[in-house]
Amino acid sequence: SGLEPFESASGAAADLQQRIVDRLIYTVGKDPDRADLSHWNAALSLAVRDHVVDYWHTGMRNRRAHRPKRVYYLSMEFLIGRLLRDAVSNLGMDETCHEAMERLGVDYEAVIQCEADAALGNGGLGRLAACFLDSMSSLGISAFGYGIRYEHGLFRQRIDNGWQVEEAEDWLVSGHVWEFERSEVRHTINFGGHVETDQNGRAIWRPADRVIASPFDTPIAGWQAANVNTLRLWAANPIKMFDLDKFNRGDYLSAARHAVLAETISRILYPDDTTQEGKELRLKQEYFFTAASLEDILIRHLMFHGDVESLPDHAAIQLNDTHPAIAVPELLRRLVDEHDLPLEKAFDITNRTLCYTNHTLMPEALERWPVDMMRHVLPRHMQLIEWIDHQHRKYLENHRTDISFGSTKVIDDYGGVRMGNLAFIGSHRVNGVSALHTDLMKKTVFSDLHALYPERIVNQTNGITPRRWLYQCNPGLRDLLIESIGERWVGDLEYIEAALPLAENANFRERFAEAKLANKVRLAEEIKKRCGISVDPHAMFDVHIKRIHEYKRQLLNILETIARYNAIKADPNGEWTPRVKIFAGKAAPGYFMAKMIIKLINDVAAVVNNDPEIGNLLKVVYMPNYNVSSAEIIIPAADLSEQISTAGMEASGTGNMKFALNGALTVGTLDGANVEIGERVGEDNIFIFGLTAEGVADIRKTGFNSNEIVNNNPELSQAVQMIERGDFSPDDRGRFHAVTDKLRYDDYFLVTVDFAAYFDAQRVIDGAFRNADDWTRRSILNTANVGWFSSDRSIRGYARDMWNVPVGS
Ligand code: DL6
Repeated sequence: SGLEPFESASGAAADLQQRIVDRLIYTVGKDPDRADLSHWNAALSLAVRDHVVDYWHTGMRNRRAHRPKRVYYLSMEFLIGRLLRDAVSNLGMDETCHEAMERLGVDYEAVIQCEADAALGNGGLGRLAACFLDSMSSLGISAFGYGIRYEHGLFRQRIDNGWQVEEAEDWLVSGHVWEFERSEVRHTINFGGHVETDQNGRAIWRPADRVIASPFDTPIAGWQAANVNTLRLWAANPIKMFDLDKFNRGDYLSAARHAVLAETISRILYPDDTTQEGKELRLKQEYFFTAASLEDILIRHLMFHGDVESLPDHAAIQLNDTHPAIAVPELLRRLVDEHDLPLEKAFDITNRTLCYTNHTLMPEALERWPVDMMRHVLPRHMQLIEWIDHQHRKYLENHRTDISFGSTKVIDDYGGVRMGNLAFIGSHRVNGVSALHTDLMKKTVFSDLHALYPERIVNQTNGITPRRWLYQCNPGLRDLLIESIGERWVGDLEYIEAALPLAENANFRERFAEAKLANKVRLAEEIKKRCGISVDPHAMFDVHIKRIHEYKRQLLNILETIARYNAIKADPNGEWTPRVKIFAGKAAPGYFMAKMIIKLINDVAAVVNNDPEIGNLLKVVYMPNYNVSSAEIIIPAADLSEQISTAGMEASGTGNMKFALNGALTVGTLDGANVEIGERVGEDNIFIFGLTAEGVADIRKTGFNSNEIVNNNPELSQAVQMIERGDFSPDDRGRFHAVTDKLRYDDYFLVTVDFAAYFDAQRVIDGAFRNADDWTRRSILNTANVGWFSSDRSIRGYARDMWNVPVGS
């Protein structure tokens, strides 16, 4: 470990206090008497950052001397959240910071909370990338994260009269103290134009447009400062700031036109791609950050190792989904057009350097660019893609006449470039993100490519960093675990199984339950503050938080909620288990059904929460603006974790792991990593229901009558009829017809098919929760059995099976 023991004695706190004040006065420029929380946050962050930077520089000096193989993680998304607490705790400075702020008379917790979340991602894929950064640093792997410095991250969500309203997010507005602008580095990125051939047959790309990629570096410290890696995010800038001539002629708008267009590339995360312009912008974003990153990687490689041919020995480049898949033709282009390598040799180098992670099997989420657009934006790349497709066909025909070319083509018959196939063919390893998902990859979308390259697909089940997702977010449980089994689990999560025997210890159970209750009280306060709803912390907190998507089946949950409401109303004095159903999540702005589901949940909440007959037996809460920071409050407070996707559709899930680690029991389908969680926690400690992935495939093939299923199930039909009648939407009784019609006549996600099994599972769960002590025992068994889901374990797997890089102890 690179960590010098950080004295938490008053001496260290006094020293830090002085540094904070200096930073406040001389860097932030604020008089301590006039400083508000955000000024103190900046000052404290800067003081902590100094320590991070020291470790960062030491590590970099070390790597320059020893030149280890480097890992480059290319991702369009890094859903980081707040950085201050992460740095403080990984450097072991918690107590010192706390004490220093106390001496200054400033509320430390409030200072931490006022940092804006870096929300440079949509959901699981981006958060996974952030966990991997933490793990790569913690394991001493020399790595760079590469992405885009979006000026506006994921939109801010307001719930307005039950409807989702999107607002631009502006995390950079009050400055971001963790980044360093590297103005000395500027890479030129080309777009458009045409390709000429010179007298030697060499291709020369004559681009029409250029933009500058400017890097901003954020140091990412690992646990106990084992290593500090760099997250390098690219901002797009114009070649020329503005046209002085036009400006002087008074034509101010067109003087700035070029700059505005260039800067648009890094303006927002995921532009609406329902228009042609939006699609083209997204492609440009992908190429922009991939090309800038590859330029950086090649410069660094040549500086240390001299020739491009040894690139695969010294660099492993991971493509996080297909978003950076344009790296395949781009690296090829650089090697051929700029380093004069023959195409075949360049392709071999490219293939041995790149790896690709697939995160979804859903056809609509697999990227496909129209050939015309690709040719228009990246004409030279389109030529190379055609060459790759052609070579691939030759290879296939020479090796496996039994495999049809059709599904393996990069360029399909409808004029689209399939980025998944491009990434697959261009990489030497391709991974899925859970055992089931990897298996389905082999059997479905990539079955023919898998037959052709049987060694290529490997599984790396996702993981989560225990630093953020237990140590930092759940101080009560953290302290209890440290007191009982020591601190080793923080850097070696599988060691948490040392807590297994404690499940049988009544005193430990009591303290575990106390920690959970404290977290629930904290969440109840947050719910009161943000939603104005009072909830009883002793009720079961049943939590469904994630992106809103039909396959994630929030609709199934809300239908069960309505059925529960009806059952309580029918028998108000029955033996009910009080529940708080907590939902949170954002819907893609253009996703009509998902937005209707949000409105439905809120409309149901309005009825249930205001029904005096129901009282605390059932409450429904929709927490607005779900993000990393709210997950950190919600997850430690959960009793029940809802992981109820249509089997075969959730590649892995990572929320499921966070909940189980924090002691929630899962109600879930056999989907994604739920399967592996179930294997580890044991079937008595998880509530599995519903169709399997195979069952889903079968029933979709044979067909089913969902209207009949609704009509034949009294609880379901009552719930559906209430929605249809407008019981929850008296102001607009037909509001949810699109939702209920889909349920009855086009239930692709099998909500009706799984309803009965889900309803029954929820009744079993009610009974189980009433035995509070036994529930706590099962909860401890969840925490103690899921150490394997550490992102450290995932990263060790990537390092071993894909990157061929050593991992520190
Ligand atoms: O691998 C991270 C994460 C998985 O846990 C989720 O199951 C999966 O849905 C998500 N995939 C994506 C990419 N695709 N789309 N759409 O976000 O990746």
